[in-house]
Amino acid sequence: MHIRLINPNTTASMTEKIGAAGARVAAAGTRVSATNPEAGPVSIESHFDEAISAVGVLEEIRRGETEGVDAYVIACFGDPGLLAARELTVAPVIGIAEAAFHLATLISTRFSVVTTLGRTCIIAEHLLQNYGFAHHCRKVRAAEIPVLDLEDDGACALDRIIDECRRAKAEDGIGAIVLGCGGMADLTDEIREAVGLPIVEGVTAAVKLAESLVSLRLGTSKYGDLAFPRQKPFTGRFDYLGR
Ligand code: 5HY
Repeated sequence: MHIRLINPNTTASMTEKIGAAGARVAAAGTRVSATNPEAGPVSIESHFDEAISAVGVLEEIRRGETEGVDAYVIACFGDPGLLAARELTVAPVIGIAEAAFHLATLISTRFSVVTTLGRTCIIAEHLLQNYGFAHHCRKVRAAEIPVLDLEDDGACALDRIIDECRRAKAEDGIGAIVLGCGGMADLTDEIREAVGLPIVEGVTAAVKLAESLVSLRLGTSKYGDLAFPRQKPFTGRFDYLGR
């Protein structure tokens, strides 16, 4: 099976890191590829960034549909464009936030999320409510690091994430921590060792869930709201999206 990881921001080094993390946990026989849109924000740290990145995600799904992809992972913790992406394919499409929340509730009664900037916490809180996991999550915390600090070894991003995870362990009454950024995909082991709690990371969680769905022949339902969009012309610079 072929699983396509889509990094919705346009930072190629982060896409590579996300691809490597996914490939590390993939089963034998699973091919993992990673792409990012050509156009869009270099990092996603606001509602605006997320809205623009969603178009890029949809373009990557359309591209994947011409390459025989069996499942897609949206590797940004806001799960940008998730439902719209599901409309474009029969393949499963999994957001890393949704995947991490599902797995965290299988191994703990209560978890906290540690994400990047404080201003993005609300995005995770909205997803928790929307997906029905709000009562499982004690707190959405921020390490107060810009997303691209995760690409800069000199930025001490890991230390700040570990500090915030330790605070969550001490204060939140939780059994696990969910990492709140696709750019943290390579940090799971170091954080687990430093904090001493189960750490749920979304990219790897989503790859394993995607493998399960494909092997169960469970794809996106085309009955109801996730049916293919009705054909219609699009105007102006979006005319290429029209059918
Ligand atoms: C992410 N931004 O996973 C989110 C994290 C965040 O560019 N990749 C990004 O802070 O919302």
